[in-house]
Amino acid sequence: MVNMVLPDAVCLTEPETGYPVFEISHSKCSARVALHGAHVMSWRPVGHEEVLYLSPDAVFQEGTPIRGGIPVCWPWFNRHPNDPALPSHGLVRGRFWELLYAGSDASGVTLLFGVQDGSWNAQLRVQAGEQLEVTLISQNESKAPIRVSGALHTYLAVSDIRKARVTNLDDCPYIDMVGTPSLRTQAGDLTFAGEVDRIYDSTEHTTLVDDVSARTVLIEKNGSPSTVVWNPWVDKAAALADLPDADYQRFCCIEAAIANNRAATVMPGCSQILATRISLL
Ligand code: TA6
Repeated sequence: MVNMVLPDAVCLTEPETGYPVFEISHSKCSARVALHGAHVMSWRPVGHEEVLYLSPDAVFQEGTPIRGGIPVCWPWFNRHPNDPALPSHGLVRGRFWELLYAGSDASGVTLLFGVQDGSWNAQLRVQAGEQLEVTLISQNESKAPIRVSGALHTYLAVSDIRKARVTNLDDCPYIDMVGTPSLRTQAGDLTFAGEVDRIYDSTEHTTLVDDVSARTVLIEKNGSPSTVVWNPWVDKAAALADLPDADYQRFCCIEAAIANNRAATVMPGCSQILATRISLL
């Protein structure tokens, strides 16, 4: 599956036979990226704790998205707009991609992955160093315009979700997806005292403040009209086989997204970019 010379900072492992994972060890950070789904599973800047949450019950087999890290949800977000039989969050997070490039320099490691999905050609660039930058570039190779939505569905680790908050969403309109979808407006910082599943109309950066560990994570984005914030809380977590029941307390998803209500039309031969950059303040 991988027949490319890798830089010294990258080594290839297989947690399961036939399931390649790239282990990054660099002076700026360590990280792990699976070929399956071009899925960033871990990123730890040197001198800091792990920034991403990865479920200890994650399943490493073809066809099953990894629970945690940064799932690449594309070319649609959540349920397919027309065909409910299709998997939630698109097809490419459940497939092996191809490694197109691997390089390293003083600032970090760059991995480039590619996948073909029907009329779409997508590439994912992972730049891991003092910051983590993930960029999805998708090109419409058909002769007709195509609607696209999606998300870089980032699971950020927190010490205790009840003592975490998301800033820079004040006064922002959002769709509350818990129960019957409803339109609301954010008042102040977003805090967590129950299930949260919100699609904010925002192109702005956010921060995740973890008061227990005194850590602030900056989440910037590009090509993303929607910021999705999700925590399943008790009941939804208990219903997920690949997530320990109590682990809802240990993560918050803050996603650079193109939600279905903001789907983009990509003209033939044109491309769409969706990117997120994560850094510690
Ligand atoms: O991004 C939020 C969301 O769409 C939630 O509604 C929930 O379904 C979450 O994604 C996780 O979806 P998954 O298919 O990965 O279990």
